[in-house]
Amino acid sequence: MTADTALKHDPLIANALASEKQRQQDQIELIASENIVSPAVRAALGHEMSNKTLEGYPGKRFHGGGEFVDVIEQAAIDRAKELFGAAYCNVQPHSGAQANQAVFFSLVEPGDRILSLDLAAGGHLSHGARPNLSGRWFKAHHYSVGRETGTLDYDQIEAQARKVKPILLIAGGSAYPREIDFARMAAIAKAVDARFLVDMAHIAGLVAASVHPSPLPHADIVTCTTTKTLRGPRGGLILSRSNEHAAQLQSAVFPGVQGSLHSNVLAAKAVCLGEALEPSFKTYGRQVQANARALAEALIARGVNIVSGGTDTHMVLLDLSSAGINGTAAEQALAAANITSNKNPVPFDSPKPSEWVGLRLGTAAATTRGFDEAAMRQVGGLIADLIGAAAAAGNLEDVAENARAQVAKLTDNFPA
Ligand code: DSN
Repeated sequence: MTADTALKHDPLIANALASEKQRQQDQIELIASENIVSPAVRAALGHEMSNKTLEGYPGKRFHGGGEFVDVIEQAAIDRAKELFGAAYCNVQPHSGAQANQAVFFSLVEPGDRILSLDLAAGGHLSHGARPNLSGRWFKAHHYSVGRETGTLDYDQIEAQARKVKPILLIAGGSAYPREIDFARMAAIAKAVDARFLVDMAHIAGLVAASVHPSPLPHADIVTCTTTKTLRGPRGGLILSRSNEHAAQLQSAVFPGVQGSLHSNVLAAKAVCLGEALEPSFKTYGRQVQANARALAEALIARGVNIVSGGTDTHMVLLDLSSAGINGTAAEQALAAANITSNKNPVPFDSPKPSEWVGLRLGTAAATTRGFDEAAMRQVGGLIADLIGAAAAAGNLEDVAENARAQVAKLTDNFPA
């Protein structure tokens, strides 16, 4: 039964679902944390498996009737271990933030010092940002990027780590577009006797496709989401190259920070991990990265300032501080042409979202629907036109109309 038939009695929700599906077809999705999952992942998410309540782990459940979920959870664990070369994996975290919470629950005590990438420099809320539980419970310190380069300055991070003496050093985040030297970060952690956590949420698919170095050989623990570049359902994973922390992590996820697992999401995670093991996923990962480079080059050629001067990942972060508009205005200008993006801080930006001067773009979703470098260069040109028009505050509607027509052709050529 399709959603349309099943929801006949609930037109409010049926219409919103239908409209969202159409929106995804009509708009070019450049939000860096989004992707378009396969019909197989969607089938698993919408399966009757959703009805099943279970706590515990395969073979050791607190409810009956779990034999088929056991098969699925074990498959997801085995596939994740194979994909990332891990000895340990927990596939139950409901999100990346909860995966991080479980790691904190295992490795640090309230009041302990943690050191992570600053939010404006591309870090993540769950790495000790003030409004987050992690920022309340731990003494969070943050390293940033070089003011001139926009990239991580490992000597500076080491000096800060020696001063702060964190219990936990964290690498990774939500808006750092460059390759991270995980070996160097691990050496810094070792030098100050800290544990080393890598949150590879954004780049997990690129790591799986071998187009970004893996943190697994270097980190004590690695967390990620299965959304974003990994192209799976909303949810998290915890991985490690060894079983040193396995017992703590298992009990930290359940019963530490979570209760019943989401059985249908586990099935969808297993499907997505199976897809990522296919050779075609490597081709996809390479194209995601090539598309991001093409997008960055097209924008730079039009004089748009890109944080760090480029990208090594799926992500391009625009610094609009000299363009005369802020991130909100740029996001709205792109939206007027059916290009979806999000305002974002750039390094050393204002703490107020309304004053942020960054715009974050990502190529994972557009690549899934077939966009190639030529299409991304065209999109880069449209974005430069829209930003220029919004900053000039005059002919945005004319520019948006022309861009909308080009976007419509692109979205017709590359169906979602
Ligand atoms: N951390 C948010 C982002 O990167 O957009 C959600 O995943």
